[in-house]
Amino acid sequence: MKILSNIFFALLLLAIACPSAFSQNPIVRDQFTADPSARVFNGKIYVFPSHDIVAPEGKGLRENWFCMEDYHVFSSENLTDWTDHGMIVSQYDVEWVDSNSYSMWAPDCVERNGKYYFYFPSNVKPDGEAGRRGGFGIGVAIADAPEGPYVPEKKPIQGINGIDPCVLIDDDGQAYIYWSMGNIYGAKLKENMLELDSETTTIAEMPRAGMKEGPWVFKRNGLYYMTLPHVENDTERLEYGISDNPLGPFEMKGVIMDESPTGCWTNHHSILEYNDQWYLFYHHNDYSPDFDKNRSIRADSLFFNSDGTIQKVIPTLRGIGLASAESQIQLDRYTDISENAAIDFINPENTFEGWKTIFKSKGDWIRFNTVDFSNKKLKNAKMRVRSESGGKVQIKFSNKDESVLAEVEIPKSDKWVLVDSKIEKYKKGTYDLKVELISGNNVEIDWVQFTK
Ligand code: FUB
Repeated sequence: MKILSNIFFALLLLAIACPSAFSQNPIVRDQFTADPSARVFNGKIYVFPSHDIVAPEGKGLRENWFCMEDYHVFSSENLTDWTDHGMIVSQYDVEWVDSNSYSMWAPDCVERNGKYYFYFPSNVKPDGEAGRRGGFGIGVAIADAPEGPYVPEKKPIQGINGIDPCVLIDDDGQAYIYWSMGNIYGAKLKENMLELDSETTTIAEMPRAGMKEGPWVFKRNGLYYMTLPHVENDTERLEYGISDNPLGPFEMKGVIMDESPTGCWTNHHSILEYNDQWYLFYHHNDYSPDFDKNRSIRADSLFFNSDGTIQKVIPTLRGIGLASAESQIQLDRYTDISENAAIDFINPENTFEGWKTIFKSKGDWIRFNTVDFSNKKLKNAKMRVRSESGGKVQIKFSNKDESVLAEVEIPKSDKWVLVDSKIEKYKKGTYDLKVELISGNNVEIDWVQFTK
């Protein structure tokens, strides 16, 4: 019976898994997401973020605060197409969680002996059922596959009062759990991954002043990296320290990412290696510029220096992964842009409709790097555009040399229209794209796509 119900659940998960995300930043484009913990399981990247929502009337811990009732998991093999596998754990299905708290904060997930252990913080029911009263606890839900179904444990981990769990399994098999609550803490986990197996260590070498949270610990070339959001100035930035011991002491080394340029007070991240490249997953508030408790996850490449220190990551819109020439390429997630061109929401009332590029006058341009033109049969360039005055754009391959791929007439229209143009000189390969306004003014572009 249990096997049948697991098969049924797995089929259900498959049925509701849907692509809702792309390679550019932010990665997830149909819901708010934050605190991304990225892991490699079975040759794919799985991202376990928190799920910010707009607070239902009268719900949530307080006004203008985080409101989070469940978790989804996303995966990708090519870093371009991300699949939402649907909801995996909800505050309503965990016995120890106070389901009026909407506090399903930053989670993590690790695999051990074929089982997936999903760690998540939330507010403990104030009735003492979980063996304690109120405050934040960290619970575990267990699954046979990264997509779930996950079965939550009945009680939170005893001995932890905190948020933002991160779990490291060392090369010798010893697991460690880290969390925050004012300070950063760490302890050994038992083989069962559900109980502490040591006294708690306060990681004392972290910056003394300023909020610290969200520890993410990983190991590289025998060194342990303790990375964390810390408020040095006004909002959080990502910093790190290095140690030769999983519980420290850590020597603080510097900043991985500066404060969010969009003013998001929190940042929360994870770092991992996938197919010989390191990545930083983090969040800003792209879809909610006026309310930074509705956040969006992003990813960018991360590089180490030869001495093991980390190069600062500058957040990009372009993000990671190759973009297929046959997909709707969102130029507004650009690599580079001319001074007078601009980006704006298509519909400020529903930011999930995305952004548009605005060319105000002749000569404005935008560049979008690493587009995959491996299909030799592409013959047309298609665009979604709007311009009351009309104009003409050139689409170019723009690597060392520039070559014109197509010229596209933009008709006069106050509505969004699709336009098509023949590709002139095509060559297979991976290219950076540049789109430039060569006549007219006030041309808006939603996306460009290449078709057979
Ligand atoms: O998402 C809620 C909280 O905000 C997280 O637990 C913190 O790390 C911060 O990102």
